[in-house]
Amino acid sequence: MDHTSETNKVQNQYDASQIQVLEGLDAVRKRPGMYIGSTGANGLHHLVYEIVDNAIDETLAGYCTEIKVEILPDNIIRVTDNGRGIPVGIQPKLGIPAVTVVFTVLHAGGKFGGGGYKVSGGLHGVGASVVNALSDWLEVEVCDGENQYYQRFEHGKETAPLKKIAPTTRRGTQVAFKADGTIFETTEYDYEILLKRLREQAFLNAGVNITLYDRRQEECVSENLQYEGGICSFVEYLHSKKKSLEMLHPNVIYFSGQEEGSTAEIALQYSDSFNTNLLSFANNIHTVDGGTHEVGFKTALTRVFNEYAKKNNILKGEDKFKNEDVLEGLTAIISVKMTDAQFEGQTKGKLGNTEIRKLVSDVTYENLTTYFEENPAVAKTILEKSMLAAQAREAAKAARDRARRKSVLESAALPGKLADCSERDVSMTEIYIVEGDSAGGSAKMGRDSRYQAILPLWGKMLNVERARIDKVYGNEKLIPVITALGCGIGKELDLSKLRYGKVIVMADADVDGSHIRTLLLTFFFRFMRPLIEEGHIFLAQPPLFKISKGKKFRYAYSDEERDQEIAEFSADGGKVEIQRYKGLGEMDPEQLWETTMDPARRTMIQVTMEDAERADETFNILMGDKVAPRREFIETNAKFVNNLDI
Ligand code: TSJ
Repeated sequence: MDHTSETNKVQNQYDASQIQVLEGLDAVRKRPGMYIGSTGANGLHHLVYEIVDNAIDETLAGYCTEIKVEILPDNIIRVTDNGRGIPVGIQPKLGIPAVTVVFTVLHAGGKFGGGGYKVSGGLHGVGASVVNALSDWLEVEVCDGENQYYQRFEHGKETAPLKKIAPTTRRGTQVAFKADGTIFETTEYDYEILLKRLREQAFLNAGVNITLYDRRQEECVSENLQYEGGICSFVEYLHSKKKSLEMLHPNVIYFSGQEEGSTAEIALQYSDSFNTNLLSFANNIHTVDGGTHEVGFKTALTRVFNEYAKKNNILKGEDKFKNEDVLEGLTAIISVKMTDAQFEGQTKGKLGNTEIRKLVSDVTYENLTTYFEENPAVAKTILEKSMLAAQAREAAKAARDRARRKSVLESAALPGKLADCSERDVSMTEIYIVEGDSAGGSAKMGRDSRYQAILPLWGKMLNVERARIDKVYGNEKLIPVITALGCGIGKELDLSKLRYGKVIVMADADVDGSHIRTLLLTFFFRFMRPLIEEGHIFLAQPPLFKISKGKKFRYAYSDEERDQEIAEFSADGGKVEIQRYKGLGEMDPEQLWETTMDPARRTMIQVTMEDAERADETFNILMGDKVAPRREFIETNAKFVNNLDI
């Protein structure tokens, strides 16, 4: 009797709490973007991060040594750890097992049981219940060293209560889920995207051991990620990806500090590059738009350099380093951990907590000052580089002033070779930057002159790497590009003045063509980066072959396509002819239009920042003055560069 009524009581409480719970999860399904940012690929991958983050917390708490992340066939994700197992005891408030609460109650405190850093600001740390709500189904298995438990959910709702399966001596948590295809625009995971983020987490949490498996195809692809060196390993990794760079000092410089429950870690190293690679994180979340921690670091860095230079009579007179001077060639990771991180901005990519600026600034200032005093040879090398950067900055400014006076770039005069389009609405216009005069001629005749402008380029491009921004202003090859685009370059770049919505590089599929592409992408990457970031840059894809039989013909854009077309044409007898296009110039205007320029039929590649970075890297190797990496590059890419005159 007693026993029955007790059960009923629990049952009633359970029902009441379930109603509340389900309303919460319905809100998630109604407005997924509020919880995971988007329902595109980013949101989809966010589901995985959300689950993995929980397992990482268990590692940081010291109870878990391994995390396994698997992409299974049908794009099911399975995450397994060997931690304590999510608690299964009845949670007194709701009268249901804690593990069920974790998956069904919105904002169940995220990390109950204390520990970990609470994260606020909307997108981050939304918890396992959000993943559950946005999944077709989700299954959790918990082993607590005594028993194995199992529960399944569909669209966030449990299909049965938590069930004890069998006794076990194992420990750990396993979560498998399938994202809801009616909510997400795509449910296909990108191995590289997951790998990049998991690698980042392995760097940020030194010692954590994560293995990623892709089991979607016959052959399993996997990678084990574990870095005892933490963010120092991160800096080394970033440098190792860029073969052509040389370090200005052998060891990564590392320091850390804490204050009132917040910690800051910084790792940095200078190379001979002209670029800066500064990545910042707050509570293991990449702050793409920086924020207070980055500001604190940059301010202190500049101050340390200026004070050291003054003390050692390196700078003369009034001249002082500006932030950009001391950033040149720097690769650095800033990682802060704190309670109540505030993420700001449209995409929540900017840290807002003001107290962190002082912490990072103090830690950087004190430690780097000491480091320079104890390592004067390293300090000298780094400061010499900053000196050169400062001189180049001055020279660039002088050149800019001169250019402005001459008004070369701001004059209304458009380049003589430009065949402009008639439409002025930028959202509808495009410019083809075409290699060579003959291809330019075909493009001018084949285009739709209402929306398409053509700018032919010819002759050799300048070496953008060594000729720095001051030289660019004087380069006859790039000036037409700059004036045609109309938005200026470098610090003066103003995207609102851009004259074409799409900037399309059209070059041959041969060595010279790839050279021109690399040079232009490198130029855009260095001096017009927002154009790439905002998705304005494209690569045209001209066909490589024309396969014809009698009057019928098809174009092929790769060797595979060529073979396929040949096979199809051959099927019904007769002679198949294959024409290989050696260059754009071989195509008549009509052909160029229908294969490469007609918006209804063409394929184009939108250039990503990764593409541009790769071009920049290739450029350094080809144009830099280091022989070894160039020889290596040429050897491994011999097929493409055999007639390149380097
Ligand atoms: F996201 C998730 F909830 F689905 C999830 C959680 C997914 C995965 C793969 C692992 C985990 C998870 C949670 N692994 N380990 C834990 N640990 C706890 O939840 C836990 C265990 C014991 C205690 C305790 O105080 O005894 C506290 C916690 C937070």
